[in-house]
Amino acid sequence: MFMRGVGILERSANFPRPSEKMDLMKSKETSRPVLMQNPYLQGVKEDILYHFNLGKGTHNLPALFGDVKFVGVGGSAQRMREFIEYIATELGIEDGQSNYPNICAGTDRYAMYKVGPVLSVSHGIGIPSMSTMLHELIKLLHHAQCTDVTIVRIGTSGGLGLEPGTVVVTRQSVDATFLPKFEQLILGKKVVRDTDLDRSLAEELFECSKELGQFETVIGDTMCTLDFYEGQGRLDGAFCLYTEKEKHEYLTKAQEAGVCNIEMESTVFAAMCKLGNLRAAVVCTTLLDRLKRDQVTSSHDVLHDYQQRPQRLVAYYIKKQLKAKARNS
Ligand code: R2B
Ligand code: URA
Repeated sequence: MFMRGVGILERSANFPRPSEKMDLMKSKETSRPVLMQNPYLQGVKEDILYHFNLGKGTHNLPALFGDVKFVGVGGSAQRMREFIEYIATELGIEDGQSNYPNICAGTDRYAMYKVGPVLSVSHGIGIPSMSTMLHELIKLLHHAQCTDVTIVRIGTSGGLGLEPGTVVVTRQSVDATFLPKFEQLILGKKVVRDTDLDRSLAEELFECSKELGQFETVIGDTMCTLDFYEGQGRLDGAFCLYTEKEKHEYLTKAQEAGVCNIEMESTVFAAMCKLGNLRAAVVCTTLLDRLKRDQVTSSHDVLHDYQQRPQRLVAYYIKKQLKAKARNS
């Protein structure tokens, strides 16, 4: 297992940054490294991050990403570009360009943008797409020797009994049986991982939302499903072999179990960020109330406004953290 500080020893000989060596040594005691648990990658010179079109041997990852402290991830590439543009404006670090280059331009699998200490990465729809992206993101952050990284999924969801546009900060991510676990078949065997997110980060984000005072925000459990239609009990998929009554019974049970919203990536996100030693949170806007309807009927402008809400909240949080850090240094 790559333990505390080993990332620093593993610094690639290709990319030394001698001037920063002492700082890294000093911060070794207190900083929180990004962890991998893979003896096969220990000390390797090349590690290809295939779906990012980046590599440890081909790119100077510490120079490109070593300063990353905050990562925003979300389903759509366009939303993640808008997030980085918004962050740049909010942090006052615009570089005169209106277009931030997509760091993963060599592939159309994922998109990645960076401004200052903030990285913005798309993850596509669903658990397999999220987990593939996270394997490569965690490796990237580890190879870049990043420490003390906070990561937030800023996404969309269906609410349960909430006014559309309400933002949900996830306390606990649960599966479709309302249990806080993520199950995956590895070598044909079921492996169960827990889905703990960082409680204090969730509370801080919730407090930030109160300070921001721009939209309704709640803190509660988020259910993660394997599918948008049957997996979420919709009546409007190509197939629906259950009744409207059964749908309502299921969603009501979910609500009674504490579920505030439903989406498709949070369990694997929570499980993998915990393994990678990342401080993680999930903040999703709700596009509709699933107790009332299945189809997303709001106008493009209304949906765009809803989708910007998690971005505004996370940008506010990042700004606050950076201001506090500047005050204390
Ligand atoms: C929320 O919205 C997407 C499906 O429309 C999915 O990525 C999710 O979790
Ligand atoms: N995303 C989901 O996964 N479900 C919804 O109902 C809306 C967005």
